[in-house]
Amino acid sequence: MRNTAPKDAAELEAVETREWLESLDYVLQTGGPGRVGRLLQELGIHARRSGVKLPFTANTPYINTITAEEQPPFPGSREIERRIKSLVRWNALAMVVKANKAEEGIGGHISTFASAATLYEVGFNHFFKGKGDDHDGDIIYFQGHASPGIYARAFLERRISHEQLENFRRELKTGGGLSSYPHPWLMPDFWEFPTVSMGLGPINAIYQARFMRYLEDRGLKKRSDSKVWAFLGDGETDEPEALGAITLASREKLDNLIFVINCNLQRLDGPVRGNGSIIQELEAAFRGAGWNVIKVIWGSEWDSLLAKDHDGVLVRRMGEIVDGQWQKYAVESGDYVRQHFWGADPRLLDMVKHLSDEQLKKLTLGGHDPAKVYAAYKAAVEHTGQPTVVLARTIKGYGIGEAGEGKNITHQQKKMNEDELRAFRTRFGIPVPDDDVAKMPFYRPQENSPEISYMTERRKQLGGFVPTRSVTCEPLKGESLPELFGEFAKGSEGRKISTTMAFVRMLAKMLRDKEIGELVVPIVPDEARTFGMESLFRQVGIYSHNGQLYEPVDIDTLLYYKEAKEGQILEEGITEAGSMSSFIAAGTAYATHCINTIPFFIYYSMFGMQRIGDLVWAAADSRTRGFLLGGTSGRTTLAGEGLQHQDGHSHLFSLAVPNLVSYDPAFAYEIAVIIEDGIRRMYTNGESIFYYITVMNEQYEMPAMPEGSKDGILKGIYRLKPAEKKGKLKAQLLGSGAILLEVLKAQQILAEKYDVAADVWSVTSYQELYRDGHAVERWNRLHPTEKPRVPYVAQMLEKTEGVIVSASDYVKAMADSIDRWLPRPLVSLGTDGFGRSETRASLRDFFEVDAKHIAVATLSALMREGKVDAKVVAQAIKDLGVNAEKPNPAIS
Ligand SMILES: Cc1ncc(C[n+]2csc(CCOP(=O)(O)OP(=O)(O)O)c2C)c(N)n1
Ligand SMILES: [Mg+2]
Repeated sequence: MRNTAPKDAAELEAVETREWLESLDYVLQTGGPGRVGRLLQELGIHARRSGVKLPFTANTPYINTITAEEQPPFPGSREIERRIKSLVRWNALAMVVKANKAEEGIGGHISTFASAATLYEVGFNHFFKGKGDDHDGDIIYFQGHASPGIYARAFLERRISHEQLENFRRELKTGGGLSSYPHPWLMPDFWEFPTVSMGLGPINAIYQARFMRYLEDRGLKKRSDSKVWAFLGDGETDEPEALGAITLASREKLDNLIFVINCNLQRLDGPVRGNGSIIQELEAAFRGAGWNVIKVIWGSEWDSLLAKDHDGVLVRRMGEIVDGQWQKYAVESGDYVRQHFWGADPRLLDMVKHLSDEQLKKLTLGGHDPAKVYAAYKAAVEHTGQPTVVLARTIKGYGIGEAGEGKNITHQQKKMNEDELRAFRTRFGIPVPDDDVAKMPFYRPQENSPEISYMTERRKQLGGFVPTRSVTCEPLKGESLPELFGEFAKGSEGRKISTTMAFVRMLAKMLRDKEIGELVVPIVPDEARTFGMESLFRQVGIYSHNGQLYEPVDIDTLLYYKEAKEGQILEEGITEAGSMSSFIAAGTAYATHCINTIPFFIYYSMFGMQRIGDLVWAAADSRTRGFLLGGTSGRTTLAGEGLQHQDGHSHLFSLAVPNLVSYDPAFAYEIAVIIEDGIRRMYTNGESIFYYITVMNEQYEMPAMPEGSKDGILKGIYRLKPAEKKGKLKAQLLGSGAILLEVLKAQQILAEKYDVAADVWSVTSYQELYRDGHAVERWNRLHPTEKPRVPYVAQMLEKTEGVIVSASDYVKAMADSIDRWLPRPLVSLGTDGFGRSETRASLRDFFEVDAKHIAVATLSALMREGKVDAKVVAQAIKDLGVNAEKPNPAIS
């Protein structure tokens, strides 16, 4: 009796289960899958109400999302496409191996593309739309390390020459070469988007897809069925940027966005999740975030095995293997796989008893099977209401065999010996004779061969070659610019305003302008009120695809929070990375969409260059146009906020970005001159530059623009206020940003108390002076017999007299960077060190950049020249209230 009771219970349970399943089958037959889904949901709710705690899972089993029955037929010629893919594989491999044979250590990657070849080729032959004069194309972010494969295809398409392929990673060779990775800066007719800094491609793609909707909703672009494709590595998803914005994509229902994640289960050092499953982890993350997830794990040969899996033993077994073990199976023999994978259950062994070890070993994975990849892409392209992610399982280094297929070293592999090359050649049927294999000749069939005809015809059908970058956009005329910015030359006429307020006023005016108004894209990361921009909420609205589904709490105020489908402001919420991605999308729309949108991204200066510097670098590489506005800038101008907020060094970072033009202006007219000229240079003259302008929140009267100062404002320095009276002693005082006012005060103190006649100069950009100085120095070095040129700053100061002292709210290195071109040595004051929560006055005393410190620094410099007695300086230190024994702010 004791033994039969549990058996009875188990039997009872089995009967019960069967009955439920049969009922479900009945509902499925009569009501269809939708009805089954609803019924299960009802059951779930009922169970929960009755106190049943249902286990949560965002995962589906470890099998393909699209079943064999649902799979559409493959529309192309499998045989020709396989041959094309093999040729691409060979040339991609040869270019890396050859480059490294010719020049040890030149680098490159074989195994990334080897694993992704099918993922790309199915896209090229069936999905990726090319751009043309009369049609939009797809926007594609290619995985950076897969670039050899993309070049190899373009070589077959006759868009890249034999010589260029030979010169992979040798860009400086005569005849030109190919850049290691996608860089629009280096190959502006080919690459559109830089992706090689991992994580930036995915976040850029998300905001790109959203920006496409923004253009459509605002009527700047016709609605199209173009897609944004982002190809990324599974290891890459560890970068916070890669997954950090995925909820935006689902929230905004971006069904124009498709991620393809090449899940080869490996990154550079080893497995991505040795002890787990990256595919299941990503599935849960994306499903949880509201994406449509399509898993492509098993190739067609597995279909018949899964069909035999009536009691789910195979699916269960698949789900219990961790990635490190899958990797082991990939490199082991069929015998090993039979023993260790299939051997776990006699029913499993039975399923594969008809297969030889060789056949077992060769069971293809989903990401290498064109039929499975095609089905996934088709479903992705047709899916509506959600973005889609395709999780495709592959083997890293697929096809390179002993040289590293599936091995931990494979990412770094760039060499292959003759035997390995021969094996590869044979495996993929490349018509290179045995004797030539070692030379790794590139192979390109005749233009009228079946392969080339097929691929070119496919690209023709799909609208043109990809990737292609072309700029056909009409430049802006900019006729209204003088009128737009002219008013700021007058100054604020007694009113105290900040440079931020002045900028916001310019922005409001630009938004109303006939030519550029609709092209302006204001971008803010939840800081509009900080910068006094709330009036724009009402003026142009905040962009929201859904409009405004609620009555805003402040509806009865003048400046209510207005969201609208045609809203113009991109209020991104607290994400500088997301905002910067929008900035890149808007600032490259001239090339991507042929629309000259002009982005103005204003943010807390400290959370810009320092936090998202790599995105700024990507913007530079992408030839982005537009204006970055570092708000609340200056280490001592932002009172109270302290160490984390007070920026005194972002100009150091921006100096390092070659095509970023930076200014630290003090007055409204300076900003007006800079922005007006910037729009002209970028959008009328088509220069590949963008701007960084720091703006402040200190309010003071904006003076009128001095006659003839425009050139100096743009070049970086002009004489703002000459000494009023002649004095015995002379000085030149250089000031920037809000500290320029302290310099003007110092000028007065020096004149009144110490008989020093000082001229005051406004330095709007140390960076521009530095770049000009070096450019001139270089030219002189290389042209010894010609009349030497003179750097701009030297021209300005060469006829002046007296000591030179500078003060700014940024680190001293900025001013020190131009020292060598000054007629006399520079004494620089700046804000090196950590900020403090304090008042402006205390901060300027602490960092030694206020008027009294500038005056003392001037007297001290005069003393060193023997023009002033030490006692005078000591007395000035006392009289002006300088604490000589205070700690050094640079290190405290
Ligand atoms: C931000 C950043 N960090 C590090 C690297 C160096 N890196 C290049 S490829 C790679 C591994 C890539 O693995 P995965 O994303 O899985 O791509 P796979 O080659 O396997 O397709 C690393 C660490 C980089 N390019 N960018
Ligand atoms: Mg990987």
